[in-house]
Amino acid sequence: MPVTDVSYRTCPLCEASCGLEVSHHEGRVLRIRGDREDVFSHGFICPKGSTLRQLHEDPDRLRSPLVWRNGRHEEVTWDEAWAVIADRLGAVMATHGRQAVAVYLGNPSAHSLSAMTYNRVVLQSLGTRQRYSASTVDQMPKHVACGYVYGSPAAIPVPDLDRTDHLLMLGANPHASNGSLCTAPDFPGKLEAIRQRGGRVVVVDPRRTRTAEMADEWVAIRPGTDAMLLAAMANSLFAEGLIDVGEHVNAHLTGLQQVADAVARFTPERAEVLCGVDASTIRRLARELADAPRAAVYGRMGTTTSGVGDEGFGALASWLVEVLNIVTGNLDRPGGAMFPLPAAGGATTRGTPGRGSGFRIGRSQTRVRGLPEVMGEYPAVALAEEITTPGEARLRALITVAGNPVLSTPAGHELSRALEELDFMVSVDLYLNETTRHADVILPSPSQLERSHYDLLLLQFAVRNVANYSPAVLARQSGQPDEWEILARLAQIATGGDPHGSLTDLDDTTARELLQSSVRSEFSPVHGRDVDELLREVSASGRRGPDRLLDIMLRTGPFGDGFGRRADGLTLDLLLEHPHGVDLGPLTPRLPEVLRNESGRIELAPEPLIADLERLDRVHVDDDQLVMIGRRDLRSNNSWMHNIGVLVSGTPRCTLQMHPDDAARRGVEHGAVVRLATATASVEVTLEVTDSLRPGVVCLPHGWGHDLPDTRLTVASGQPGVNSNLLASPRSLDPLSGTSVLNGFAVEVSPLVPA
Ligand SMILES: Nc1nc2c(c(=O)[nH]1)N[C@H]1C(S)=C(S)[C@@H](COP(=O)(O)OP(=O)(O)OC[C@H]3O[C@@H](n4cnc5c(=O)[nH]c(N)nc54)[C@H](O)[C@@H]3O)O[C@H]1N2
Ligand SMILES: Nc1nc2c(c(=O)[nH]1)N[C@H]1C(S)=C(S)[C@@H](COP(=O)(O)OP(=O)(O)OC[C@H]3O[C@@H](n4cnc5c(=O)[nH]c(N)nc54)[C@H](O)[C@@H]3O)O[C@H]1N2
Ligand code: SF4
Ligand SMILES: [Mo]
Repeated sequence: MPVTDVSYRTCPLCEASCGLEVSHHEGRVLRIRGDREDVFSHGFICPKGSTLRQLHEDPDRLRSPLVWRNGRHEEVTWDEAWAVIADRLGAVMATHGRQAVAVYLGNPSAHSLSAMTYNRVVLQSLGTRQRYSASTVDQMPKHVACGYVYGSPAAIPVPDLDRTDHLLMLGANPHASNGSLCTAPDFPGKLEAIRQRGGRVVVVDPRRTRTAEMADEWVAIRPGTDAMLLAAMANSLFAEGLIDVGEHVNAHLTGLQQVADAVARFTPERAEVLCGVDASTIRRLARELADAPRAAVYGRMGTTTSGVGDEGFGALASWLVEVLNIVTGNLDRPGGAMFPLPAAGGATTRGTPGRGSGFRIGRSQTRVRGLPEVMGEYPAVALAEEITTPGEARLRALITVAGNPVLSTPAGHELSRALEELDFMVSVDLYLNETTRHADVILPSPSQLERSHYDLLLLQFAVRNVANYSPAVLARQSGQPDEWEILARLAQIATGGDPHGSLTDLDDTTARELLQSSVRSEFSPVHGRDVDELLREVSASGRRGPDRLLDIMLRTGPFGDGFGRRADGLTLDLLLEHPHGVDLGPLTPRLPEVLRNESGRIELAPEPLIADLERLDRVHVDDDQLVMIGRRDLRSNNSWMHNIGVLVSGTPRCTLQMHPDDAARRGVEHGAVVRLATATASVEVTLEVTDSLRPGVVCLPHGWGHDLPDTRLTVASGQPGVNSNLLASPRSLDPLSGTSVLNGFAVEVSPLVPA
């Protein structure tokens, strides 16, 4: 009987952050299952979690760098790859300057400790404003709304799922997604528990998802109109005298009367016409929220990335979610919407408690369309035109890290063409896929099991305060750098450093800078201490890279040992002694300390959002127009886990769902291949007729379309599906957040006419 090793590792695939128990022997994974002793997930796991083994073993996963030459991607040594990058990236920067280089950061970089700590170093070293990410096809509206209201874009309250009595959930389907900006392993179980303890769950969604099916009520809203629904709910609360902010919040609140005035025009009767939800239902939803002892409103993808026609309303909808939580007295109280207190790296635990410089957008604009910067980045949909439009500051080089924008962002075919015009492109990725096939150099990260992990980002949005560190499960194959080393070397090259030289100085500087900012802050436990001494102390363990940075963040964080100030405080050593994580307890109130507005207040009526209500005032819908929304599937993960056989086997998931009435009207049948078109693009896709949709709405998942040439995705290309983002328009945005309209745009469906 061989001795089996057992390691514990947080799953990095989605935001739920489940604990995994990984059995392995001599470098081979034998089994992965849920870690029953994990302090947060208690054994919960979804079908994707155990496929970290298949991902690790996938023969298509890249194991050495690729360089494009002789008309194909050839395997090269790491040294060769670095030399090519130093040469060609250097040439672009020397000829065209630093603003000619762009970076696109994809979603898995938010799940990587290396990327969370070293992407910033890459960006700083490049010195470019040309920053793009998946945030502008995702959650940016939440950052904008919370940024304006609370002063920090990271101050996003989460529904206190374990204690609430009433949850109103809009545009989220945790039965498939397992939750987002609300880190909660077994989210579906937590919804069930709300109902079991006598509470109520209401789901607002154009589709009767599994989440809606399991809820007390499904409200079949017309896509893109959540802002109107929420405004009308607020209107109704003001009209019926149901506002009750509570003393705790009221002491820190401004703008309540402005909000009352601003929503006065959005009556439930008006919302009924736009949203397709009865005025009486809207009033009842508002009363239920006001009456529940403890309630929370939670809005996600369906509220942040939807629109009517080409107008997105993500920021407005996200703001109105905050408004409803506040005016019903549910902000910052148990069972309501609460601010987590992250143990490490939390933006809301830095700086001066209760005060800051607030939030603004538009400190710079894109060259071509003049779109405003938001959180230091530009809309993902601006990338293609910034490459193809001639002129001074045209983009000439691109670095992608863990991103697949050719499939994930609107009009990916246009981006694909644009990428061909670049002088140079580098991708840090696991696969040769639809995006990275355009790269001159692809640098493979080690597999997830070969890296240490701590959810620096997602634990900032967790429904309990927890800390959980996982060391790497397997050793990296010889010569394979860690992901942070890849990023650090890119940074080193960007500053003109030796492409083959040691990374020690750069790493030490990064750690020193982190300590320095802590030492400077009068609210830090290490305020005024000697940086060199702290650096020596934290380096004594021999840790380097992200692990050392994490140790610094933990020790200087709100639960940390403060470098000797609190005996039982958190350190990385302490987390290593707790492989199932450390539970830091349920969420606790954080007002006013969490606020970062100049005023030190919650600003309920930020001028840009009040002004944006004008757009909502003007919007109207055409009842006969078919509109499209997306959907997620439990066994899929955006565009990139389709090369795992066990996940894509069975009935193809990339189908177009349509209501029977809509199908009958168009003479299209279940199982037939139909033409799905917008004014500018079309795809052919298999029809699935189902009454689970609101009539007038069709539904197609995103992330498919693996039939492009020059990729290395054997399994995925055998089940390619179609790319729904060919239909989404790069012109359709939420103006305040630069976020794309991925849901609610107009489409037509017709039978395929035989040639
Ligand atoms: N129509 C429509 N479009 C959407 C959405 C939608 O709902 N509808 N959803 C949007 C959302 S929410 C998101 S977040 C985006 C995602 O958009 P992206 O982040 O651009 O794309 P992903 O599909 O997540 O692709 C991730 C890439 O990272 C690579 N990768 C995976 N793990 C790692 C790793 O650990 N390190 C490195 N270096 N690479 C890794 C994969 O091989 C893949 O190339 O898509 C968006 N696009
Ligand atoms: N299995 C799986 N899990 C994932 C992912 C994945 O691709 N697959 N992706 C991960 C990522 S990156 C993210 S960001 C999260 C997203 O997690 P969620 O925010 O839960 O996203 P979805 O599951 O797409 O659910 C969005 C819901 O909004 C509905 N909707 C569409 N338009 C509208 C609208 O206008 N109004 C309302 N009210 N609803 C609307 C859709 O029908 C859908 O049910 O999931 C994460 N988890
Ligand atoms: S729910 Fe998310 S974190 Fe949990 S096992 Fe599945 S993919 Fe991993
Ligand atoms: Mo996302």
